[in-house]
Amino acid sequence: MEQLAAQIEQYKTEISAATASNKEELEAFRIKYLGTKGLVKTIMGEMKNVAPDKKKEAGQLLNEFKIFTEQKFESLSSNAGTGSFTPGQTIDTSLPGYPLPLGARHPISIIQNKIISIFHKLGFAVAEGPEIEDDWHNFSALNLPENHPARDMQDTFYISQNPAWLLRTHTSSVQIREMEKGKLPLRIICPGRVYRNETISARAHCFFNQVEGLYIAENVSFADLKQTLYFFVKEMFGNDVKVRFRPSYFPFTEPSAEMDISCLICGGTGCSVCKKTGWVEILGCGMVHPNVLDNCGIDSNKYTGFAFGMGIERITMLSYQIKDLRLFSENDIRFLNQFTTAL
Ligand code: 2NM
Repeated sequence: MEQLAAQIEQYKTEISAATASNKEELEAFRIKYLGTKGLVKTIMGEMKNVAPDKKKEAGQLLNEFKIFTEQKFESLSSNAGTGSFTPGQTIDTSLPGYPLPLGARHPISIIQNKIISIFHKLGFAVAEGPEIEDDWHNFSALNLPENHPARDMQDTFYISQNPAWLLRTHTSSVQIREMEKGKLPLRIICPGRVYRNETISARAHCFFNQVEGLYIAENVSFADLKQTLYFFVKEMFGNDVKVRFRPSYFPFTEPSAEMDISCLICGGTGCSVCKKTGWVEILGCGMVHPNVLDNCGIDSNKYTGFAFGMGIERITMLSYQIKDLRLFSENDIRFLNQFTTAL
């Protein structure tokens, strides 16, 4: 028994020091220690020479040695597998690959897709256009006079190499391009990123996303606008949400309005999100100004239209109760992984 214990101690020292830097060396280790004629099997055979009253103790000792050797083999296998390839070694392409973790869609994309699918039901097509624009499509065609504050250097990013170009401040520029094509009636929504020179805070960013809508045909009325937006709000936020219109002003629409919905957080009783008013503003809208139609070569005596615009970030913040706009562009995986949906 003593002899056996001493022998095992010696083998353990030897096995502890063993290395295997490739498949061949690993296999040599396996054959030497764990094979059918290997050391573990051989020493197990020593059991028959142990005195009967010591058999239990010897059995435990041998079993422990076997586990020790198997564990060493396991650790050599994982190391030999992750090491660099040696010449002549081949890759087994039939092995299954490592599973790649699934990503999650960005909350802005989820809400943008939902908005698109709601307006799709009403026959609105998606239109897209360039993010770098000229003064005509971003401002002049939209009835924004030369000295309008929205044109201010403070609000608009101009391209330094050529200040005739700028980053679009709204997606209305896409709608101007669509109207200029002259195909009527026109029923489109324009989702996309827009840029404004604002100080970044929890509520403002120098880039954000918009969806603007436009419907031009004969006899389009403000009633059509209201029904379209009622439908949108019910589909987006559910049947219980209340809606109100307030008169407003935009250079490109007349009359103009802003639309509020009853606060989703407190249901209208008053909280910090609605600043105790029970209402939150979600979009601006109005009847397209005749000057805008004329600017695009559309006969404003024959055609009328409505337009609206909303910030996707704002709708997303309301939908998911997100309190800081900056989260949308920081790409913190802990934030992004919280939004999982089919859309
Ligand atoms: C808004 C509010 C009201 C708008 C107008 C037009 C166009 F091109 F037809 F003139 N596009 N979008 C519009 C009208 C946008 O955003 C708050």
